Amino acid sequence: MRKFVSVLLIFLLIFSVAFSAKVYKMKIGIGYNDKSSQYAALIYFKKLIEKRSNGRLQLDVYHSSQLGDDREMIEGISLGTVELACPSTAPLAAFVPEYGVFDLPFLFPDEKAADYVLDSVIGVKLLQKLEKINAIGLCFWENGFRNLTNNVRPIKSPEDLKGLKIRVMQNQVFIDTFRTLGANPTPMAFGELFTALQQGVVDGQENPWQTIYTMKFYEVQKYVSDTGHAYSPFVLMISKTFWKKLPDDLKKIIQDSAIEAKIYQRKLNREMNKAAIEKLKSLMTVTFLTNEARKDFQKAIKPVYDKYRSKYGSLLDEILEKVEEYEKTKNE
Ligand code: TK8
Repeated sequence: MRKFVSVLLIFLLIFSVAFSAKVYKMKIGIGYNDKSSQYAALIYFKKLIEKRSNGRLQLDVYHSSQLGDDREMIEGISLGTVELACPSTAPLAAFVPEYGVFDLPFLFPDEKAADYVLDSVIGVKLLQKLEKINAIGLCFWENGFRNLTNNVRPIKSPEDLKGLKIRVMQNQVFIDTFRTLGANPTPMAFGELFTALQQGVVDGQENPWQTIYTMKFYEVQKYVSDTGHAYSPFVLMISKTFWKKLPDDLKKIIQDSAIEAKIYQRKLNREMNKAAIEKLKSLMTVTFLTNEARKDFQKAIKPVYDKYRSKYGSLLDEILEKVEEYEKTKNE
């Protein structure tokens, strides 16, 4: 008996040492390049998890669509070919339809309102829905408010969009929004966008200030307007198949580090957006909409809300109530 117990103890010891020494390698691919706040935050996240796990977690970060675009990364999570992804919510809507609610124009008045909603139980419930595509949603990061660039004319009012071929993310809400504004929306993967602008396949696109700057869209676009017509979150997610293999201590390291990196990324993203506006002023014709024009845009896209109200009904009401709650706390 004594012999059996000592063999068992040795086996358990070997197993626990082997288990604790096991290295878990992860990959993530993003569309942005290595100048973006998203990339900087992923490197920050990488350093946190590798240090805290004493190297038992290892993350390789691939930028500039090297592993594919958002849709391919989302599919990669489902298939288990990548362990992590951080897409915009817009392409995610094709897999989990509720995520399309964030693409409704002028949903959030500012970034803090977006934080207030995304970090609330509304965000938790949406992250939980990612399990249906074999993913664990860790948290929301920030892509940001989207602004319109083009090569034809300054955009000062909705009428100026008439007939423009505008690249949009692969998402029906964006297609309907720009069609409602009188443009010709062209859904396209982010990785193809610069060339499409350069070759005149599309007249324009829409993305946050720091994207326009770090992706050098100013080299192939003349005009930008601060439409701020939609706020795009990123979703940091991990493959559920991979997640289930991790011991609890490594799961906690990933969860805690994802939240810390979220705070870091949102702060950096806002600083970079502010800096990008100043830099773009000397590189493009920058138009700042009047309040009147902004109201005209909001009026012009009202049919989009009417169309999607039934689809997002209760979720949209929850979000709008949460935004109202935020506005009240802000003014207290
Ligand atoms: C980058 C995309 C990008 C998005 C787009 O991976 O496609 O225009 O704004 O950020 O997620």
